Formats: sequence, structure tokens, C-alpha cells
Amino acid sequence: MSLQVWTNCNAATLLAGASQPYGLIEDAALVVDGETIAWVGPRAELPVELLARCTAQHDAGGALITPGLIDCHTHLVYGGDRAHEFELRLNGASYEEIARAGGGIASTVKATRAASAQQLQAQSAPRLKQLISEGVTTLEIKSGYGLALEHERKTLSVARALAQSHAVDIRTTFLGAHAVPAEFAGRTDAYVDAVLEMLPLLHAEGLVDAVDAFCERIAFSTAQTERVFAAAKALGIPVKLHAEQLSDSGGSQLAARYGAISCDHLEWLSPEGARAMAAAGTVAVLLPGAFYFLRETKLPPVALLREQRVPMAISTDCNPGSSPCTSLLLMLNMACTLFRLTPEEALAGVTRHAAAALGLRDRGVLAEGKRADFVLWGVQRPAELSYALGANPRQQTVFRGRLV
Ligand code: DI6
Ligand code: FE
Repeated sequence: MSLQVWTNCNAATLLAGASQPYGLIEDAALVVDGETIAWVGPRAELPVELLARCTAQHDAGGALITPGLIDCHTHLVYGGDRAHEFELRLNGASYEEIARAGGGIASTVKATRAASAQQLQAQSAPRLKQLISEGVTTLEIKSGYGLALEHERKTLSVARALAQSHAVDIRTTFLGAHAVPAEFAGRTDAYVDAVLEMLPLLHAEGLVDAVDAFCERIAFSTAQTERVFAAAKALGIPVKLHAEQLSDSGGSQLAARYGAISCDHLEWLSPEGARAMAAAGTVAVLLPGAFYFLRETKLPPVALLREQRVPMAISTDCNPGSSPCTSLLLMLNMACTLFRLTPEEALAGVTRHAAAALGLRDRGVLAEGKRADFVLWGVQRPAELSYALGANPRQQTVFRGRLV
């Protein structure tokens, strides 16, 4: 197997417990063996025998190297758009009013159902390309705009197909319990029954890496969410939850009881919820794009999450209703400016902790044995990645050991 080495770089390894902030190694060397990182450390300590075996030597030109970015919460595959609702909201309607009046998620469901798989893929690919252009090498895509077996299958299949045609790894999440479709209006429990029928079928087709639900007063109760979680658990599928976004409904405690890999949004998270998440090892996924776009005022309790040592991830929540965002770098900035995360916490939130939020242990840091997914940035300091608004200093991406 051929070895490659990158030198003339600084490496932000993001390793937990490193002595330097960001796990930063100045004047680093990084050796890749096939699809895996074989060695990373100060260049001066690179073993000469290892260097001699490297058939390709890359001059990084002084770049900063970070792990490939991970966007751990997206609804990237959907039909249509909601620019018109954006306009309505600016004319005075609230998000909840629009949702209750059959707009909101329901309008995206209509457009998603109407689109063929091919059309859905064509509409979603530009969003994916935008994320990839900013150094994303792994992302999660949820279903939840189909809300019927064939359309949920179509969404998840398109998500899988996008990974085949792009240099990115895609994890798929079944979010059947996202909203109650029109044909089940007023019969939420009957719709949950339908979700429980879809899950094993989609899972058997290899389309489901995790199961999610929208636990909220405008969506599903904790009791209804628990039925979905119990079904996932019976199939051995990890769960995660849209929890405490618009109110504290206790979803985080329920999710923790089911060993959830993540709870997402969390603006209204209580101390009890944070403690339950800490005990269960559940990652907190913060979504500053939705907070910003909905003009929320209740901040997620970051001090509480720090105190309880709950790992914090950051994600775009890319979706047409509450976060029409395809820039993970912008989310780094917003996590700092709006939520007051440090730039180091923000970067860990799109690398190491985002990997944990997806239950992935083979990526998210630069270390021997991890996947060779990394990004070369034209910046001096890691903080520049969250400092700049609208800049994209990415120079190169290496995905599974290959230059993209
Ligand atoms: N929470 C959200 O913020 C999005 N979904 C969810 O469960 C909103 C989705 C939409 O409005 O289309
Ligand atoms: Fe979401």
C-alpha cells in the first residue's frame, strides 16, 4: 500500500485532552496509508523509515489542517422551497401559526411527494455541493418530508444515492415522526402506528442508520415519541431527538433513557434534562441557524451543558422552513456570536463531537488509525474559521485518503 505525507502545515487534531488548544501541532507532518491516517505529529519527530516509504509527498504550503467537517443534523433532501413563507413571516405571521394553518412542514411534504427521485436528487445536489465546498466530508440526512412509506423510502434512497455521486459519507436518519401528514390530521396516534409500520421495512432495506422524532407541542408528545423509540430499540437502531426547541417537554430525559446518541436544538433544556444527557453520554447538537432564522430569544443553556460536561456539536439543520442554510462555517460563527461558544468549542462541535453525535468513532480527529478525511485551510489560526463571515478559506479536501 502506498503511503502519502503532508508537511509544511499546522495540524489542529482536535484530540480530547490535548495539551494545546485545538490539539494544535505546529510544523506538523501527517502520513496517510490508503484510507487511514498512519501517523500525525511534529515533523521533526517523523520517523525517517516512515518518511522513506512515502511515495507521495505533499507540500501543504503552510496550511492549517483540520479533520474533515461533519454536519450531523440536516434535512437536506426536500422538494420545493419556502421563500414565500419567509415573506409571510416578515408580514407578521409566526412560525407556529403558519404550521397550524397547514403551511410550514406540510407545504414541503407536498412538494417532496410530488417530486420524482430524480428531481429530488437534482434539487438536493447543489445544497450538498455547497456543504462539500466548505470542507464537509460526512453529513447526516434525515427523511421526514415524505411521511408515507414510498416517499420516506424515496428520500432516504436519494440521500444514499447522493453519497455514491459525491466525495462525502452520508448517514441516513428516519424521521417519520416529523409531522402529521394531512391524511392523518387529528389522528396523530394512528399516524404513529403508520410510522411503526414503515420503520422495519425501511430498516430491512438498509436505509436507516438512526431514528429521530420531533418531540414538541406542534408535533409529537413524549408518549408518542417513546413508541417510536421503543420500536427502534427493538431493531437495535440508535435514536436521537429534536428536543426542547420551542418548549421544555421533557424529551431530553426520555431520549437519555433510550441512550440517545444526540438531542438537538435544546433551547429550553432544563437542568434535569442536561443531567440525564450527561449520564447517558448523549451529545447536545446546537443549531444556531434555526435559532437565528426563527429569531428565537431563548438561548440554549450553554453554561449548564459545560458544567454537566455534555459534549456540544454544531450543525446547519439545513431545511427549508427553519434553517435554509448550507454553510457550516457560518454556523461556526453563529455558534460563537449568538451562543457564546469559544471558537475551539465550535470547531470541536463540527468535528469530534459531531462524529459522536452520529455514533462514529473512526473520524472527527486527526490521529493514527482514524479515517483520512481532512481539510487544508488557508488560515494562520483555527479561530479564523469561526471569526470570518462569508469567507471560505478551504484550499483542499482529502476524503478517504484521496484529494477531492
Ligand atoms: N425542527 C425544525 O426546526 C425543523 N424540523 C424540526 O423538527 C423545521 C422543519 C420545517 O419547518 O420544514
Ligand atoms: Fe432539524
